[in-house]
Amino acid sequence: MHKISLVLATNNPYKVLEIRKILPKSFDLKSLKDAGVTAELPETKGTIKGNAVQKAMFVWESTGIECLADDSGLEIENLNGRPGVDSAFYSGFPISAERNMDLVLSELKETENRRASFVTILALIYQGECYQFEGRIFGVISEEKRGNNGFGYDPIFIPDGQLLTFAEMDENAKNTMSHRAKALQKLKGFFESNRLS
Ligand code: ITT
Repeated sequence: MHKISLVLATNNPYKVLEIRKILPKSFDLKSLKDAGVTAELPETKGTIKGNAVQKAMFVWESTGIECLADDSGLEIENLNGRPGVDSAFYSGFPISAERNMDLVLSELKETENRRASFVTILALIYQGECYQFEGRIFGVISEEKRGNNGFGYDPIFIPDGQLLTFAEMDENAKNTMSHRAKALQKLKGFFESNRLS
Protein backbone atom coordinates (compact mmCIF):
# COMPACT_ATOMS: atom_id res chain seq x y z
CA MET A 1 0.00 0.00 0.00
CA HIS A 2 1.66 3.26 -1.07
CA LYS A 3 1.38 6.37 1.07
CA ILE A 4 -1.45 8.80 0.43
CA SER A 5 -0.06 12.28 0.87
CA LEU A 6 -2.52 15.02 1.87
CA VAL A 7 -2.32 18.50 3.37
CA LEU A 8 -4.75 19.04 6.23
CA ALA A 9 -6.55 22.29 5.38
CA THR A 10 -7.17 23.42 8.96
CA ASN A 11 -5.70 25.92 11.38
CA ASN A 12 -7.12 24.03 14.35
CA PRO A 13 -4.24 22.04 15.94
CA TYR A 14 -6.67 19.77 17.83
CA LYS A 15 -8.25 18.64 14.56
CA VAL A 16 -4.77 17.86 13.20
CA LEU A 17 -4.01 15.74 16.28
CA GLU A 18 -7.30 13.85 16.09
CA ILE A 19 -7.09 13.20 12.33
CA ARG A 20 -3.50 11.94 12.67
CA LYS A 21 -4.54 9.60 15.49
CA ILE A 22 -7.55 8.23 13.63
CA LEU A 23 -6.12 7.65 10.13
CA PRO A 24 -3.62 4.80 9.64
CA LYS A 25 0.08 5.27 8.93
CA SER A 26 -0.56 4.77 5.22
CA PHE A 27 -1.63 8.44 5.18
CA ASP A 28 1.12 11.05 5.13
CA LEU A 29 -0.67 14.07 6.61
CA LYS A 30 0.99 17.46 6.37
CA SER A 31 -0.04 20.57 8.27
CA LEU A 32 -0.63 23.89 6.52
CA LYS A 33 2.67 25.06 7.98
CA ASP A 34 4.46 22.05 6.44
CA ALA A 35 2.90 23.05 3.09
CA GLY A 36 3.93 26.70 3.50
CA VAL A 37 0.37 28.06 3.69
CA THR A 38 0.19 31.04 6.03
CA ALA A 39 -2.97 32.76 4.74
CA GLU A 40 -6.28 32.61 6.67
CA LEU A 41 -8.61 29.99 5.22
CA PRO A 42 -11.81 31.49 3.80
CA GLU A 43 -15.07 30.31 5.44
CA THR A 44 -17.80 32.48 3.94
CA LYS A 45 -20.29 30.01 2.48
CA GLY A 46 -22.73 29.95 5.39
CA THR A 47 -23.00 26.15 5.54
CA ILE A 48 -20.73 23.50 7.00
CA LYS A 49 -20.55 21.67 3.68
CA GLY A 50 -19.91 24.88 1.71
CA ASN A 51 -17.13 25.92 4.07
CA ALA A 52 -15.46 22.49 3.97
CA VAL A 53 -15.31 22.59 0.16
CA GLN A 54 -14.22 26.25 0.18
CA LYS A 55 -11.27 25.56 2.53
CA ALA A 56 -10.14 22.52 0.53
CA MET A 57 -10.39 24.37 -2.81
CA PHE A 58 -8.44 27.31 -1.40
CA VAL A 59 -5.53 25.10 -0.31
CA TRP A 60 -5.60 23.12 -3.56
CA GLU A 61 -5.57 26.29 -5.64
CA SER A 62 -2.78 27.90 -3.62
CA THR A 63 -0.47 24.86 -3.30
CA GLY A 64 -1.47 22.38 -6.00
CA ILE A 65 -1.21 19.69 -3.30
CA GLU A 66 -4.06 17.25 -2.71
CA CYS A 67 -5.77 18.06 0.56
CA LEU A 68 -8.40 17.36 3.16
CA ALA A 69 -10.51 20.01 4.92
CA ASP A 70 -12.74 19.50 7.98
CA ASP A 71 -15.64 21.78 8.79
CA SER A 72 -17.65 20.89 11.82
CA GLY A 73 -20.17 22.20 14.28
CA LEU A 74 -22.52 21.53 17.14
CA GLU A 75 -26.24 21.51 16.28
CA ILE A 76 -28.65 21.88 19.22
CA GLU A 77 -32.28 20.86 18.68
CA ASN A 78 -33.84 23.41 20.99
CA LEU A 79 -31.79 26.24 19.43
CA ASN A 80 -32.97 25.40 15.89
CA GLY A 81 -29.62 23.86 14.98
CA ARG A 82 -27.46 26.67 16.38
CA PRO A 83 -24.54 27.24 16.86
CA GLY A 84 -24.08 25.12 13.69
CA VAL A 85 -21.89 26.79 11.11
CA ASP A 86 -21.14 29.58 13.64
CA SER A 87 -19.81 27.15 16.28
CA ALA A 88 -16.25 28.52 16.36
CA PHE A 89 -17.32 32.13 17.09
CA TYR A 90 -20.81 31.67 18.56
CA SER A 91 -20.27 34.19 21.37
CA GLY A 92 -18.29 36.62 19.19
CA PHE A 93 -14.64 37.60 18.85
CA PRO A 94 -11.96 37.01 19.95
CA ILE A 95 -12.85 33.33 19.75
CA SER A 96 -13.30 31.73 23.18
CA ALA A 97 -14.45 28.15 23.72
CA GLU A 98 -15.23 28.94 27.38
CA ARG A 99 -17.52 31.86 26.46
CA ASN A 100 -19.17 29.80 23.70
CA MET A 101 -20.02 27.04 26.18
CA ASP A 102 -21.26 29.54 28.78
CA LEU A 103 -23.59 31.03 26.17
CA VAL A 104 -24.98 27.63 25.19
CA LEU A 105 -25.50 26.65 28.84
CA SER A 106 -27.31 29.91 29.56
CA GLU A 107 -29.50 29.55 26.47
CA LEU A 108 -30.48 26.04 27.60
CA LYS A 109 -31.05 27.00 31.25
CA GLU A 110 -34.11 25.15 32.56
CA THR A 111 -34.63 23.57 29.13
CA GLU A 112 -35.69 19.93 29.18
CA ASN A 113 -34.81 19.11 25.59
CA ARG A 114 -31.01 19.15 25.58
CA ARG A 115 -30.56 16.99 22.46
CA ALA A 116 -27.71 17.90 20.15
CA SER A 117 -25.37 16.45 17.56
CA PHE A 118 -21.87 17.14 16.37
CA VAL A 119 -21.34 17.00 12.63
CA THR A 120 -18.19 16.96 10.50
CA ILE A 121 -18.00 17.31 6.76
CA LEU A 122 -14.68 16.37 5.22
CA ALA A 123 -13.86 17.72 1.78
CA LEU A 124 -11.16 15.77 -0.05
CA ILE A 125 -9.45 17.00 -3.21
CA TYR A 126 -7.92 13.95 -4.83
CA GLN A 127 -6.90 13.25 -8.42
CA GLY A 128 -8.71 16.34 -9.64
CA GLU A 129 -12.05 15.57 -7.96
CA CYS A 130 -13.73 16.90 -4.82
CA TYR A 131 -15.33 14.28 -2.54
CA GLN A 132 -17.27 14.82 0.68
CA PHE A 133 -17.76 12.56 3.71
CA GLU A 134 -20.11 13.26 6.62
CA GLY A 135 -20.00 12.00 10.19
CA ARG A 136 -22.49 12.74 12.97
CA ILE A 137 -22.85 11.79 16.62
CA PHE A 138 -25.98 12.38 18.68
CA GLY A 139 -26.10 13.15 22.38
CA VAL A 140 -27.14 15.73 24.96
CA ILE A 141 -25.74 18.96 26.37
CA SER A 142 -24.68 18.51 30.01
CA GLU A 143 -25.88 20.83 32.79
CA GLU A 144 -22.36 22.13 33.39
CA LYS A 145 -18.85 21.93 31.91
CA ARG A 146 -17.00 18.72 32.83
CA GLY A 147 -13.48 17.54 31.89
CA ASN A 148 -10.31 18.99 30.41
CA ASN A 149 -9.54 16.87 27.37
CA GLY A 150 -10.28 17.67 23.73
CA PHE A 151 -11.33 21.13 22.58
CA GLY A 152 -14.26 23.38 21.71
CA TYR A 153 -17.58 22.17 23.13
CA ASP A 154 -16.20 18.80 24.36
CA PRO A 155 -16.79 19.64 28.08
CA ILE A 156 -20.57 20.01 27.54
CA PHE A 157 -21.33 17.14 25.10
CA ILE A 158 -22.35 13.68 26.35
CA PRO A 159 -22.73 11.16 23.50
CA ASP A 160 -25.76 8.85 23.59
CA GLY A 161 -25.08 5.74 25.66
CA GLN A 162 -22.24 7.40 27.62
CA LEU A 163 -22.03 8.96 31.09
CA LEU A 164 -18.93 11.07 30.41
CA THR A 165 -18.56 14.21 28.34
CA PHE A 166 -16.09 14.06 25.44
CA ALA A 167 -13.70 16.13 27.59
CA GLU A 168 -13.84 13.56 30.42
CA MET A 169 -13.04 10.63 28.11
CA ASP A 170 -9.52 9.73 27.13
CA GLU A 171 -8.73 10.72 23.55
CA ASN A 172 -8.92 7.13 22.28
CA ALA A 173 -12.52 6.80 23.43
CA LYS A 174 -13.58 10.05 21.72
CA ASN A 175 -11.69 9.02 18.59
CA THR A 176 -13.56 5.72 18.25
CA MET A 177 -17.04 7.29 18.26
CA SER A 178 -16.85 10.98 17.29
CA HIS A 179 -18.38 12.75 14.29
CA ARG A 180 -14.83 13.23 12.97
CA ALA A 181 -13.97 9.54 13.45
CA LYS A 182 -17.11 8.48 11.55
CA ALA A 183 -16.35 10.80 8.62
CA LEU A 184 -12.74 9.60 8.55
CA GLN A 185 -13.85 5.95 8.50
CA LYS A 186 -15.86 6.76 5.37
CA LEU A 187 -12.83 8.44 3.82
CA LYS A 188 -10.70 5.38 4.62
CA GLY A 189 -13.36 3.11 3.10
CA PHE A 190 -13.35 5.26 -0.02
CA PHE A 191 -9.62 4.76 -0.54
CA GLU A 192 -9.88 1.04 0.21
CA SER A 193 -12.82 0.38 -2.09
CA ASN A 194 -11.40 2.45 -4.92
CA ARG A 195 -8.00 0.77 -4.49
CA LEU A 196 -6.49 4.24 -4.39
CA SER A 197 -4.36 3.40 -1.39
P1 ITT B 1 -10.49 25.36 10.79
O1 ITT B 1 -11.63 26.08 10.11
O2 ITT B 1 -9.18 26.02 10.57
O3 ITT B 1 -10.47 23.90 10.44
P2 ITT B 1 -12.01 25.87 13.20
O4 ITT B 1 -11.78 25.61 14.65
O5 ITT B 1 -12.37 27.29 12.79
O6 ITT B 1 -10.72 25.39 12.39
P3 ITT B 1 -14.57 25.05 12.21
O7 ITT B 1 -14.73 26.26 11.37
O8 ITT B 1 -14.95 23.74 11.62
O9 ITT B 1 -13.06 24.87 12.69
O10 ITT B 1 -15.32 25.31 13.58
C1 ITT B 1 -15.83 24.28 14.26
C2 ITT B 1 -16.00 24.64 15.72
O11 ITT B 1 -16.91 23.66 16.23
C3 ITT B 1 -14.71 24.46 16.50
O12 ITT B 1 -13.96 25.65 16.62
C4 ITT B 1 -15.25 23.97 17.84
O13 ITT B 1 -15.68 25.05 18.61
C5 ITT B 1 -16.45 23.15 17.43
N1 ITT B 1 -16.06 21.74 17.24
C6 ITT B 1 -15.81 21.07 16.07
N2 ITT B 1 -15.45 19.81 16.30
C7 ITT B 1 -15.44 19.66 17.63
C8 ITT B 1 -15.11 18.59 18.49
O14 ITT B 1 -14.69 17.42 18.04
N3 ITT B 1 -15.23 18.80 19.81
C9 ITT B 1 -15.65 19.98 20.29
N4 ITT B 1 -15.94 21.04 19.56
C10 ITT B 1 -15.85 20.89 18.23
